[in-house]
Amino acid sequence: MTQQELFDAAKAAVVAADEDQAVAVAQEAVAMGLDPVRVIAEGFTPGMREVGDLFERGTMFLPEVIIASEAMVAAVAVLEAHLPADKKEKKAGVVVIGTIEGDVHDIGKGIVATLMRVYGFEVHDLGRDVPLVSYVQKAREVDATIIGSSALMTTTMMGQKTLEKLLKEADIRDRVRTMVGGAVVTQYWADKIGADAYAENAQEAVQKALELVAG
Ligand code: B12
Repeated sequence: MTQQELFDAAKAAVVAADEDQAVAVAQEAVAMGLDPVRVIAEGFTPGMREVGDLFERGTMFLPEVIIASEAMVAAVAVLEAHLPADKKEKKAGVVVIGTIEGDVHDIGKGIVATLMRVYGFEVHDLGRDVPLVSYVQKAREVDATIIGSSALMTTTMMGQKTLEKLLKEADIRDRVRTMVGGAVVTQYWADKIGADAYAENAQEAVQKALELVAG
């Protein structure tokens, strides 16, 4: 199998909501020595995107979307186990990350958190459906450098705006950098609410996080 054929097989397994197949493809990728990050980004993630499109068009229904996302999560777990371990002696920074209150979409946020760990960040993942005040509390507790929030729905992205306000009220906004992401979020939105960075995917998130701590 070529690399491109494997990416296509990864996408097809997620669209078919076939967990066994998705895991088998992930294992094959590991056996082939492919970069796990690329397999997630160029194989499984486009599959999930396609699932979203099918759901929107009404040709795929919620129970299938749930099974497809479980297939994606299982495959990503196989690949994440093969990411290079963080060997950096100096911590890149302290990150508090979570999916905004009211939103249970956590697959992408989880990938961002994992990749940030690989690049030497100390990551505190608050999970999904995270009350806004929890970001503030955790950031204080661990003296966070970066707060990352994920929102996949137009309703919950409003929480990212409120979070900016809460951080100001708590008097810690000038001590942290904020990053926003998630399928519905854009650079325009980040600028509008005053977030310090937006990233479209996990690789870009790491790159922007490194830039934020450097600058
Ligand atoms: C999988 C999925 C689900 C799963 C979630 C499982 C899970 N554990 O996450 C389930 C089935 C549970 C689900 C439920 C619902 N879903 Co849904 N879901 C999706 C779907 C198909 C894929 C999301 C996904 O995992 N993508 C793959 C990952 C890898 O990509 P990603 O999340 O975008 O993350 C990447 C980047 O965005 C970025 N990133 C992400 N987070 C962060 C954070 C930071 C700080 C940074 C810098 C970057 C970053 O990096 C990530 C990795 O590259 C999307 C469609 C879509 N186009 O996104 C709909 C979608 C998000 N869902 C939608 C809806 C409507 C729902 C429901 C309301 C359905 C319902 N009727 O009940 C519920 C919501 C429940 C709730 N309260 O949250 C809508 C939202 C519409 C809108 N505009 O508001 C979408 C867009 C589908 C659609 N087209 O209608 N869903």
